[in-house]
Amino acid sequence: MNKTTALLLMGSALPAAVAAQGRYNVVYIMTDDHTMQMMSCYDSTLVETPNLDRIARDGVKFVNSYVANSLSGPSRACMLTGKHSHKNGFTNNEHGVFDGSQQTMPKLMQKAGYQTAIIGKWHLVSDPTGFDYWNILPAQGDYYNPTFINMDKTQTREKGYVTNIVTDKSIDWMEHKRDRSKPFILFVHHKACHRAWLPEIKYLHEYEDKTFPVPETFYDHYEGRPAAAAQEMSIDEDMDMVYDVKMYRPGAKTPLTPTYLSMVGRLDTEDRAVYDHFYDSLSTDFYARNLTGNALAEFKYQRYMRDYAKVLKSLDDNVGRLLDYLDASGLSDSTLVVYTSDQGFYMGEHGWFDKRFMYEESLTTPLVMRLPKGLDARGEISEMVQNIDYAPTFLELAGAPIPDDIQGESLVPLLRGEHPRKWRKSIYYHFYEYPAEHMVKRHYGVRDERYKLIHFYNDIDVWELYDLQNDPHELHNLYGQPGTEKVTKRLRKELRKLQEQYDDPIRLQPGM
Ligand code: SGN
Ligand code: CA
Repeated sequence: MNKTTALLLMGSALPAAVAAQGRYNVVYIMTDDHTMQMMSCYDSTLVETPNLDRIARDGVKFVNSYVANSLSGPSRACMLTGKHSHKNGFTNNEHGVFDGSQQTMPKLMQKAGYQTAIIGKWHLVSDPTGFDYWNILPAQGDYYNPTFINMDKTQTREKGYVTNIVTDKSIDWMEHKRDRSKPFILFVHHKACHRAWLPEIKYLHEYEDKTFPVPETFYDHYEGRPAAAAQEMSIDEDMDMVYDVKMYRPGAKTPLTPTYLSMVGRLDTEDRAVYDHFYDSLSTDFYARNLTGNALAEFKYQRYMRDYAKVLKSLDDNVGRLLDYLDASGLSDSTLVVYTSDQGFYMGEHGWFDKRFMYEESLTTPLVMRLPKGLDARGEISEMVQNIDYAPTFLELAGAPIPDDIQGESLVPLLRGEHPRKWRKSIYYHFYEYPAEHMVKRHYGVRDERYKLIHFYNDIDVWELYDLQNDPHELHNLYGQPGTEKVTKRLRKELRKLQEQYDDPIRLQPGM
């Protein structure tokens, strides 16, 4: 902790609640697969998210917010440790088991006198460590009547919709379960808006009269980008007609796949009837139309967008509910509220759903914060930040020392309204999960304020270079083009520097 923060935290200018307790609380809300294009304070083209926007309106919005490895488990591990994947050991969902014996931010917060709790999606396989209280979803969890794992390892099937339940449990913990003599950090980890986008029953009909604009890049043919061409996350080709799109043949002998049934079969009889009635009629209509080609692809896109938007609507309601609770309970002045997602997502850009690539839609992640009294930044923050920065930020706010091996930077100066001259001018990214679902090849890269250099490796050796100013949709791979030698050289040097700084064992060799 530097001197200014120490003074700030001890100072008499602090509101009574903070002064009595000495330190800020943190409510960290993280969703799954929520992306900036679907959050109206970032982009109001597609949907309105009034409650999420409240956080930005009353606080700050990071407009250059990135992940280090665009996948759930890895992002969660980066957040918990403040370290890149190769350091925290959780590089991919498929084979990863988080080593819970390592140093983590929640453990350091405990040491600093904080109560720590996590509710909702965990996705790191091993049991949570460093939490005084946890109540988590197994693996990806379920939308309907979800099962939770309790601290004694028993499982409880709860009645209702997952987003409401995670919020109820979070409010209940703050209101009834915590030790009020201590500051706290609460991690509210939603399943929303993960695949397969199952709406709350009361919102089944929302957005049904809305036609979402088809993204400019929906029919991308991936010229000059063989790794982009090799993926299996195309709405047209890979999105499943039953599991994802929920178009089954009503009345057919085997209309429903087992995976679909495992999600929807959890509904109570009454809700199931409402659900079936809704999708039966859409399915009947769909199969009568015999759509093919672009018409079929765009039909799938509309279904995807509508269901995702419905799931998001429940999420937005629930974030509003949590903010209202913090206001009503008098916690708002002393509590930092963070809203983010484990990564961004494709909403039809390049023809895709899912994430993984270092392209903008999935490299970025929403990040807004409502600040407690004493932290004065407001509006947009344009410094480049990454999910490895959250751990040191919370530690600094807790007045705890930030260990040297943490790789992120504390955002506290930015939250005070400062713009440190030496702030990072580029970020490092490394994605590992290949071969695996969606078949996005392994790659690492660097992004600075204007350019991006990516190296796809393993069973391919392809470089990509983008000028984000002239080509924001990343359609034109400039790598190797005449006139780009200088910028390529500069970015390659920057990439090598970051790989050395973060000590990534997979890296460019000297001279490359
Ligand atoms: C599941 C999904 C994938 C998704 C991964 C990772 N398939 O495996 O589409 O990419 O999760 O998502 S599904 O058939 O099970 O729905 S992550 O957000 O948890 O990383
Ligand atoms: Ca995710």
